[in-house]
Amino acid sequence: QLDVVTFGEPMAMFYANETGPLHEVTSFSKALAGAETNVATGLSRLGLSAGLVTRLGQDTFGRYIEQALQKENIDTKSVYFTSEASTGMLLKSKVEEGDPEVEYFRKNSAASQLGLEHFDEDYFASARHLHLTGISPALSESCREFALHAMKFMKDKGKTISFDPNLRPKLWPDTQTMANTLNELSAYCDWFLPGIGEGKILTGFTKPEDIAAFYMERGVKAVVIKMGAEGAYYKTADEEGMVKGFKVVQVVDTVGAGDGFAVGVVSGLLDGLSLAEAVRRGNAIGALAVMSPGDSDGLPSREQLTAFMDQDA
Ligand code: KDG
Repeated sequence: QLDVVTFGEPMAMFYANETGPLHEVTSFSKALAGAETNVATGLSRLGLSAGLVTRLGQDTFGRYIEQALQKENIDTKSVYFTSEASTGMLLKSKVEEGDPEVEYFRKNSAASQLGLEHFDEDYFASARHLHLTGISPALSESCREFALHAMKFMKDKGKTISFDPNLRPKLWPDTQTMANTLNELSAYCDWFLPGIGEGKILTGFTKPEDIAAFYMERGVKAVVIKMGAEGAYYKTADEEGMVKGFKVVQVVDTVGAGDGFAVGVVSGLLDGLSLAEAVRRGNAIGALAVMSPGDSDGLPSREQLTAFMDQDA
């Protein structure tokens, strides 16, 4: 029995210890990365059970990732290994402000070859909730099929589904394909979690109310739009509002903030909080995530989360 199942590509990440262009950096630290992996990590630290479905190469990065997932108490029963493809990795630069430079080494990776033959119905059916991001369907045709199938399967079973579009233009052939594919998938989710910039790219609308309406017309029950430091806007059929963000002392690295936000909203709703309270928890974990360098080292335990939220109450 799992609270949340997710699937995607965990990667070995090397993030620069000094600023400057990636090719000039001499020292990197290693960490676990991958949007869905970050979400599974955050949920697990809060005490929810999370399983990650993926495929890894039988190589050093694959072994590292398997161990790292187990250390985080993420269920690895649906992690498949292959000797025919490598585990993905990425490099990330260090910046004083703005978003860092990211370079992927993941083309034809083991995870990108995940396909319907790896879809274990019992495993998915054992979870209360499915979390998906727009990165997995960008990896390959077979991953896109897997994403669509997983969403349809979980919806038929009456499970809830959250979807963070997580736009990664580098992984798509063009913006139109990206928007069409993700908008098609969004119709199967209950909770849609774009950033305001992503919402604009996907719908052409600029106001959060219009972006939310676009998705609600497609059947989404709750749209929550991340507005950066301002906080987040939410809308359902019967309520809407803005939840202000937490104070961030120093932005260290913006990557992973959206994943932290998803951890807060998804865990909050599964814990039975109101949408506004779940969004506040999302804002809190998003703020904690931007104050740390890796994707997941800011993700809190229950105690750390409560302490951080109380201090701002
Ligand atoms: O959301 C954080 C991710 O961007 C990072 O962990 C790497 O999964 C990743 C990706 O595909 O960009």
